[in-house]
Amino acid sequence: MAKLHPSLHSNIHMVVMGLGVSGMAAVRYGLACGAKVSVSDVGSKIDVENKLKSVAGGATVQFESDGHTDEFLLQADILFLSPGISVDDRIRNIEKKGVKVVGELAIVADLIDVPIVAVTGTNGKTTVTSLVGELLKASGKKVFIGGNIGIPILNWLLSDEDVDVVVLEVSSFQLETAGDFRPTIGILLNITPDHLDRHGSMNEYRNAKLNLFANQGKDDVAVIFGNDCFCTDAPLGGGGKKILFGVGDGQDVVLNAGHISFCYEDKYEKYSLSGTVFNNNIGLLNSAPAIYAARKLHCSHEDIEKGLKDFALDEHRLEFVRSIDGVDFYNDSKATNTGAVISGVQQFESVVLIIGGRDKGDDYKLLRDVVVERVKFFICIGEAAPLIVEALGDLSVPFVEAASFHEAIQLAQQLALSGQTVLLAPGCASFDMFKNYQDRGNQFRDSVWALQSKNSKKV
Ligand code: UMA
Repeated sequence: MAKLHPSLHSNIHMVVMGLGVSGMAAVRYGLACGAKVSVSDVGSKIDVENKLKSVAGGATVQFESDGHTDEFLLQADILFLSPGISVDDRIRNIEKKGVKVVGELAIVADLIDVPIVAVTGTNGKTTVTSLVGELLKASGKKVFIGGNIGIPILNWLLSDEDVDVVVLEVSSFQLETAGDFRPTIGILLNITPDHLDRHGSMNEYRNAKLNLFANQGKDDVAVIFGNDCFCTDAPLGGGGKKILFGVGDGQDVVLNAGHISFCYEDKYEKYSLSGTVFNNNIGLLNSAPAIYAARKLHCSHEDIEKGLKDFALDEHRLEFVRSIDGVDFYNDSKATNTGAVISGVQQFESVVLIIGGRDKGDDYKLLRDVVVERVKFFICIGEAAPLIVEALGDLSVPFVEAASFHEAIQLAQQLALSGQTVLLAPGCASFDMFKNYQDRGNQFRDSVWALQSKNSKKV
């Protein structure tokens, strides 16, 4: 049976701000609960009308398009804020006038009566969310996997599907409006610069992420990356038990070459990564918290190891495309911040890097060390190209600004020598040249498959 929210009844007016994936789920959910629902969006009237046709099921939904006005927003008893819209002074003023501001996590907070695993972090959260879900499934559990990964949890609340565990990828944006959201197991993977245009500073970005733990109680667990004091020193707020994962002393979940180990119910357990996609540096970091979470939710050792072996990585995340003339081409289109670029480049010895796109306020100087260490040539693309050149152009590593994505790929092929890797790791958003990061990755893949061997060209 659908899980309806008791506060969203017929006397309540919910205004949904932003009619994207989350906002459309909120409209559907609000209407199903019986609330009066209106929509405010910066998109055009025709866009909003079309989207409402697909979600409102004939119900009357008032809307304003082409922008937000205070007058419209202040009609709300509850203002649903889409994750792409920040809690700025305007929203705070509206809140001061008595409107309750909520995001998706705040709505679901009181409605889920099964364990919740929620994963946040700058990089790796989609992989870890999927892995936790798959390990639980490998143990025969029924699981909902959603959140920032692309499937709003409100959609699941409307379904009849019963599950044993809810696994959510949660972003810093969603955590800004998380209300009383309380995961049974909260996982913080890492915090490196990202979305600073929105959060303003690293501290504010971290504070948003820490909302994950704010409501945890003593039976809940906060699983945190233990090798970065920016993560470990952060005050958790709530009362969850802190479990650290990382390399070396002081870690509860220990990463070693090829395996993960920890004590479970006073017994030492070791999980082999051999024969899995996690048998590398990033894989260790991603698999450790997922294995621990699955074990904590009573999956067996055997089922977890089987789940690890069966797991395949997502597209656009260090995805091998093909080899030509001894050069490997990798698509890491999902690397949209400097932290992701660093971890991607570190996987290879000698890299021709394609980097750039729409700037998100990141500090490209953070790439200096890894570029000197492993990059043989970098090719800048998109709006951020001048910023990247400003940050890295004085290094000893040669670079070029490509006029188009296609040109960047052709140049990369010309420049890369046998044994080297061409890596698309943009470190930026994609929207200056593509629909989204998937579109960028798909175009990269298609262009790479269209390349001809240098040898065959000479013939
Ligand atoms: N809009 C406004 N006013 C604004 C800004 C946007 O009305 O000031 C409108 C747009 O016209 C559009 C809608 O809001 O109609 C878009 O809403 P949104 O940007 O909140 O995006 P959604 O489509 O609802 O998708 C969101 C997440 N997007 C963001 O956080 C930006 C998706 O994460 C998520 O998959 C989806 O909800 C389901 O939960 C994407 C993302 O890039 C993949 N996330 C960031 C990340 O992973 O780094 C945080």
